[in-house]
Amino acid sequence: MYGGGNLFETPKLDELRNEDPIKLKEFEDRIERGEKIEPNDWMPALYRKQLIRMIEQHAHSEIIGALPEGTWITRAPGFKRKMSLMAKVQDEVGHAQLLYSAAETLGKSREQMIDDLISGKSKYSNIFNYPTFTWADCCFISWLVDAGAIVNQTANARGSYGPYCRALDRICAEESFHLKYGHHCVIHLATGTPKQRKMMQEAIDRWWEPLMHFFGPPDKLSVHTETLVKWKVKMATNDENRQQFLDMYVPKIWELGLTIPDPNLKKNAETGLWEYTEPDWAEFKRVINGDGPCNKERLAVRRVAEERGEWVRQAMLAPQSKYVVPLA
Ligand code: FAQ
Repeated sequence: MYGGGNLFETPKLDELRNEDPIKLKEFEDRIERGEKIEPNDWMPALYRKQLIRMIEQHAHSEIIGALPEGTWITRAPGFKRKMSLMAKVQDEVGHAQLLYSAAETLGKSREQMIDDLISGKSKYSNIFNYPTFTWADCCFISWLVDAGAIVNQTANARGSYGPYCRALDRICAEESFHLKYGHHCVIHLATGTPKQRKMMQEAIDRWWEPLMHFFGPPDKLSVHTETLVKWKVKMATNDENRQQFLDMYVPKIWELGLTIPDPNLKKNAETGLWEYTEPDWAEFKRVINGDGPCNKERLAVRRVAEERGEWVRQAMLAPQSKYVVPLA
């Protein structure tokens, strides 16, 4: 549990001190008017830095997020599910490509981003550091983690940075297919045999807390929300997204006769807000800093993929290299 104070670093808002006040005002006025900022437009260094951080982490989350579901492709029950899951995993990797390209427009190279992921310097979503023991864990991700991602991303797609918003528009369209597929998988288990129902319930019990963490720390502990909301990079705060998710999906989970492992979860009729047990934020902090159940495994897989793909990159960059067989 958090015990007051900020678990995270303090924001670096004083970095704005060095910016030209006239340009800064014009920039903020443009954002206020709802204009999109494009790569060659003037922007404060802090806006650039924050966008790179957030888009890069988002890209890493997609590429790492493909792993816990990816391991189920060969074990998915039946040909239809295998085909759908394969397409979904492929989409997630495609999302990473779109997002790395959007981040590159801000001046950080893809190679540097991948190096920072593999070395553990960059963060990625907490939730992909948990194991998918059963098929139901995989179904939980496809339905409810995708649902959480959509809540966040449909909001941010209306934000201020053009390349990120355009990438998010396309990503959300694909995510909505994933959501339907995931919901279908969960309905199948929830309305199946007692063993299938039990398996689904156990998955919810395992994943609920990481899913509450997924939306980020409570607003009072969030480091970046104030700046990012001001510049319309985040169009909703962490708590607002968490509330919206609870509003949309708790009734759907209950509708299936499944339960949520939080005895305090209820909607307050007066405030219209969901009340819940505060998840363990110390656990969250451990996981996002590299000490979750699967962090080492996830990064090791990416490292091997990087090493195995080295010859392809060499060949692409140096057409005369030994890897290229000359055309006759
Ligand atoms: N995991 O000040 P805040 C997906 C860090 S895509 C890890 O509140 P912010 C698709 C945060 O970075 C999922 N770290 O931060 C899919 C910061 O550390 P830093 C990813 C987290 O940026 C589905 C510190 O805590 N979505 O799932 C997390 O204002 C199924 C303080 O936090 C995005 O990336 C976390 N959950 O708000 C794929 C969307 N939360 O950098 C496969 C874009 C916070 O100072 C299968 N990102 N931290 O060292 C965002 O909207 C925001 O960055 C938040 C965090 C909301 C994630």
